Amino acid sequence: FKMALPNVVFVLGGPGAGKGTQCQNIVQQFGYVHLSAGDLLREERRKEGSEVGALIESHIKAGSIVPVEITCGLLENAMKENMKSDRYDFLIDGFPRNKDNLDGWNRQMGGKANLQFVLFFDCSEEVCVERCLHRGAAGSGRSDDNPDSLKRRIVTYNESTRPIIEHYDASSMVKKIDASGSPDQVFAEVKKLFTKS
Ligand code: UP5
Ligand code: MG
Repeated sequence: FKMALPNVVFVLGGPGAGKGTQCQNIVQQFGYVHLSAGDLLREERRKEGSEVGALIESHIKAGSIVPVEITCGLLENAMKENMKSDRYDFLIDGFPRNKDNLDGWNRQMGGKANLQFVLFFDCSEEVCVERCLHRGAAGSGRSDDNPDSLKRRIVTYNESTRPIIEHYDASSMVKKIDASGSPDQVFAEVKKLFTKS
């Protein structure tokens, strides 16, 4: 008797590429559980007495990446909670973002999850930045939706996250979607992937 392993789709793409928006659509139509690493970190930061709150906030504002022990721990806990109620299909949004994340995931979760594929939302820097600034101006309350943080988020994405996407692409795990269209246009492409697999 062997316990079933959870299925995981990593969802990657630049800041504002539309990862969260499309994950919500996938949840509605395909019954996955959406775990945004960024959302989990922001929630942890808000917890009273959280020892890592200040550390998380300093990374978010600087657009740098929180040590994997923290992020992977939050992800594993959230997965375990959901599996208690028989939810085994996960969209892990915004992770792994760098080599530390990738190595940490493989160490901690490598044998405990079945990676289905990597969903990559491809979007130009200009469009990414514009979407985040627009969201900031509309009152997102996110401490990183400002021009200075965005510059850093883009640099981190290009220097640290793109190599992770390339790493998975080398083993044909990446499914790339053009994320520059309207949310409906993008979802039409996303749907095809989930209907097939
Ligand atoms: N929007 C969405 N789709 C659109 C479309 N097709 N056309 C027009 N507008 C569209 O969308 C962003 C905005 O654009 C929204 O206003 C939306 O309505 C609109 P969203 O769906 O939120 O995009 P998303 O890709 O999720 O953007 P997000 O800002 O969340 O991306 P990031 O990857 O930058 O943010 P995340 O929350 O993942 O991470 C934030 C920080 O947390 C990181 O910089 C890092 O410091 C830290 N972090 C870690 O350290 N480790 C992790 O593992 C994860 C995060
Ligand atoms: Mg997001």
